[in-house]
Amino acid sequence: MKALIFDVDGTLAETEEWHRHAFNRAFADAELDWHWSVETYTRLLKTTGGKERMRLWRDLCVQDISDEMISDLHRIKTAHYSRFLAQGRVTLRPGISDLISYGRANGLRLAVATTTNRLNVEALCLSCFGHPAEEVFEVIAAGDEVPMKKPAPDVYLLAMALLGLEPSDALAFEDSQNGVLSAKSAGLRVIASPSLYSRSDCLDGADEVVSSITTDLLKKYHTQYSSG
Ligand code: XBP
Ligand code: MG
Repeated sequence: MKALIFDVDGTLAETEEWHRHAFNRAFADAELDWHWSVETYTRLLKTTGGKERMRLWRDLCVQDISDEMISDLHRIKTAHYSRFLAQGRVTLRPGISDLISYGRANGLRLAVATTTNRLNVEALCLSCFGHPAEEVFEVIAAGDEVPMKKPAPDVYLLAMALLGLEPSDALAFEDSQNGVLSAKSAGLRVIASPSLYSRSDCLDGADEVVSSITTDLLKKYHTQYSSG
């Protein structure tokens, strides 16, 4: 094993409730009569990508809102979300900081493979690690940088290509069914830990499903899958 690949939303931190607030603030700013409840957002999260989620909602509401307007809404939403993170509203999930420390101490390369955009990864790293994203992770494969979002394998394949490693060299950490399907179809081993918004997801494809990911569990995989 040579690398750890982290999903972001729901894995590094419980971020989705703040994404939901950011979407609703953007809708209010645009004077749209849209408001996503927790129940609605839980269903919409089956669609990965904020712009894709808003396009689905537009079609369900049968409203004449252009894709350009949705892209503008997403930029406003991202600004609200970044502000929430800068206000310290989000903290890392239990054990995540220890996993990063273990990886660093044992020469494992660290990367991110996420559906969210790079701005949001930067805001989360500044807020939760106190450092810019590129000082925490060697590689960041994010959002619109791949043709197909999760559950397609694209973003994990991009992360592995940028690392110059084979999928079998890496262990992925995920929280959702879409994320597990993406990492597995890219050929990585995956440890899944359901988040608040993905607790009813089917995570059966993961190599292991746990309530929280510990360094003891990581050490088990590191020992088991390290040659020599
Ligand atoms: C979760 C997602 C993202 C976020 C919202 O990403 O599907 O779309 O819900 O972020 P991850 P955007 O792969 O990290 O779990 O609005 O930037 O898409
Ligand atoms: Mg996730």
